[in-house]
Amino acid sequence: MSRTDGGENQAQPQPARIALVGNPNVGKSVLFNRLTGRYVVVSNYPGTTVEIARGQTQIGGHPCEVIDTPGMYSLSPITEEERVARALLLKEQPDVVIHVVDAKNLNRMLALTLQLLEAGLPVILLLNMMDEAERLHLRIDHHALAKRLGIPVIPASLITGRGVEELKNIVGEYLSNRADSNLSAAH
Ligand SMILES: Nc1nc2c(ncn2[C@@H]2O[C@H](COP(=O)(O)OP(=O)(O)O)[C@@H](O)[C@H]2O)c(=O)[nH]1
Ligand SMILES: [Mg+2]
Repeated sequence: MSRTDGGENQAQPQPARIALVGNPNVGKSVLFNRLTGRYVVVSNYPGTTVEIARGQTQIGGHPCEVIDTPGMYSLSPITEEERVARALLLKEQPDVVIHVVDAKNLNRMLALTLQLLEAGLPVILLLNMMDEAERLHLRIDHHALAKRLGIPVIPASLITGRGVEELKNIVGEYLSNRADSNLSAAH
């Protein structure tokens, strides 16, 4: 069913926008680099001194723009970084929001996951730093968490690349299903 890149499809669709969000120092930029590679543009968010990196990539055959947002603790902004992160999420309406958390401090970080869900954003929860969590013998039942939250939850250790393929598969599937339902809605 899927079309090859043979060129018969002339109109270039808008790339799907994928926003990486979460507290500072949880691994968002490591993930950004793993997803994007070479095609990256860094610019100030309009009217601010906050730098935003945007990179192009393909996930599951879908052209994507990945956005590395400034660190945020809450959707209610206090810092300029948080204001920019909030504006990015609510004005740009990304197609996928990847909430990156430090698995060692999951309890403190889930409040933001809930805020993102309440804002109606399509969230995937990435439990990063599993290497450190496991060294501390922390056990996290990510299947139960996924069920409770009703969203995909992926254990990861981004410095070694663990979890990245699973994340890409889930994002790719999500974008494909969405494209299918757009098609069926159009006919
Ligand atoms: N142990 C460990 N460290 C990580 C992992 N992912 C990222 N880091 C480290 O965490 C720090 C913050 O990462 P960074 O991507 O800059 O976080 P950001 O502020 O969310 O963009 C860096 O020193 C990374 O090398 C991981 O899975 N395990
Ligand atoms: Mg960063």
